[in-house]
Amino acid sequence: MRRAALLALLFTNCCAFAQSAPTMAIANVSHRTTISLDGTWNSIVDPYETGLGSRIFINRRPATKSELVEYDFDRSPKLRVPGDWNTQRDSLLFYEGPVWYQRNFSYHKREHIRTFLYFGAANYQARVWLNGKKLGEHVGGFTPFDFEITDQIVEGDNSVVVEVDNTRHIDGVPALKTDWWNYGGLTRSVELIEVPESFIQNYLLQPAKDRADEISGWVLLDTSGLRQVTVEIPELQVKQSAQTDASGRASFQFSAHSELWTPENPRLYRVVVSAGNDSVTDEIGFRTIEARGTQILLNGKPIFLRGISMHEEAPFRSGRAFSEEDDRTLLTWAKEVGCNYVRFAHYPYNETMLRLADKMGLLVWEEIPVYWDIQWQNPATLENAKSQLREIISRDQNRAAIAIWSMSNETPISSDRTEFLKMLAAYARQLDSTRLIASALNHWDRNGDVRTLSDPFGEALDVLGINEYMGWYESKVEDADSTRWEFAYEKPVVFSEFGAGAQYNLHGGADTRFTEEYQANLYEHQLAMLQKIPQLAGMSPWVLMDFRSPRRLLPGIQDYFNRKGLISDQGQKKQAFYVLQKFYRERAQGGTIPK
Ligand code: GCB
Repeated sequence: MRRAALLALLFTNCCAFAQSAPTMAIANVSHRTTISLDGTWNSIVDPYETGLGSRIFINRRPATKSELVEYDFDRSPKLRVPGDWNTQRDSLLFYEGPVWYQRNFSYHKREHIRTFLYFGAANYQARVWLNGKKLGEHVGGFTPFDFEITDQIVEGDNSVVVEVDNTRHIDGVPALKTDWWNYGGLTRSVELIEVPESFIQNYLLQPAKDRADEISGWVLLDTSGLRQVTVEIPELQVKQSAQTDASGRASFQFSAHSELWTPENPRLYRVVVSAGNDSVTDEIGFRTIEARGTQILLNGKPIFLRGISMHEEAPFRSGRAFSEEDDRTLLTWAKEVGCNYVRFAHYPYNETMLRLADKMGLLVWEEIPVYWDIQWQNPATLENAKSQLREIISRDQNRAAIAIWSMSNETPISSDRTEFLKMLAAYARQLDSTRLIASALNHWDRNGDVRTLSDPFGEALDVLGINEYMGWYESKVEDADSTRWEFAYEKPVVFSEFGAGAQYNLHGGADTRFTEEYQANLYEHQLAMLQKIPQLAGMSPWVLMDFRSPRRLLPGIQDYFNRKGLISDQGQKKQAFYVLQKFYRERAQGGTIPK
């Protein structure tokens, strides 16, 4: 099986985590033959990681009365998968450390079928065993991974054990500090995937940046030798074939006159990729996205990104969001505010969310968790960030919704940091040349009322994201009125964050912290300031919904929630929601920004 070798050819900088690291996960799992392993798993909380030494992954039962075995999966409490452990058991709300998951499943083996064990995500690190044999490890809490188990899976009963560890690491991505909950566990679905002996590993079929009527890309098979690959888009009368090269990759370039995807008309086409016995269907939209001068162009026309920043947090029950219902609620609220765009901060969300954005007509900024300060000089940290970037581009590269790959959020300027981030940006472009590259920056010079952004990383970006908290962490709300923004680069600017905390239904004067009035007033002043910036191409205020954060200690108000949501965690809309909604309605009527 030549999987690793093929992928190494495609992704030159691959293999970040030793030999046992999985290779790139199979793409488009929802359209494959799968057997779900979601449901109830046995779990053992193991703060001292005793289980590793006692080989808990063997799942041994005492053979005699006198044999000492100091664990028992069957008699241990259960956890639901998918789901974080923190919100399933009160005692685990703040837990950080290893938890062992185990479940049995029965399987019927068939000739000429290869089987993979797929994880949508496990935060932060996972080690996986099948029937007592180690399959491998994965690092990174928000991206998918899989292991081929064709040779390890047996007819009848099988047992899978996963050690998930959400311990924070100084050399990790993210590192020690974040402003979101460190939800641990098998937070997304676990599945068995069945594919033919030679199968379609992945594909990229998108228009080039400025050629809406031409689709180009590739299909990668997990096999050697020359094979024919066919791409069909029945509604466009497209049927194209190409031969794979020695690495299993076939290149495509053909004209297709599609109705272009837009937020108003999120048109998706059924695309069928086939090769030999394998065939995969997808729904793909076609559109172009580019930055020209200080504008962002969608299908060649300037677009103003009416956005909102989000967390992947479940409405009403808190916890990590994972279901279509969670995702639909969040994106429906974004639509209700008047958004045509969402910023998925600060890590890759589940695939359902991306597919929903495609269907609902929301452009997306997708980000990897390079957040605040990480070890810029550490080559392993760079490999980790690259690996998470590669995994998410590989999963989501066919989503029309994705306009922007974001490299980082609020990173302190230093030459090591800029070099690190420039390498990341170059890598993203190498993997996908059809999207814009951005980052949320937060450093500028101040000279009286003038703020000038000249962050050296700006040079390497297509879009400059700016996070600023005037009126909350610095200055006064009214200072926005006289503030002028300048930029060292002639590029589109998106204000990726601004905002203020407010507890739903807490009322008072506009100068009283944490009242709805304070938040609404800050939005009024911010929006008036932003309107005056000629380079402004969009915004995504912070944040759609209140979310859990270990940094938010104020009792009675925060209670471990960041309260900058326009909507409370219980779905109640605050005054600022309506301020932004009104602004976006007016903006939508005016269409694009006059330049
Ligand atoms: C930021 C961060 C975001 C925080 C937010 C806040 O600048 O990017 O992750 O949650 O500020 O509320 O302080």
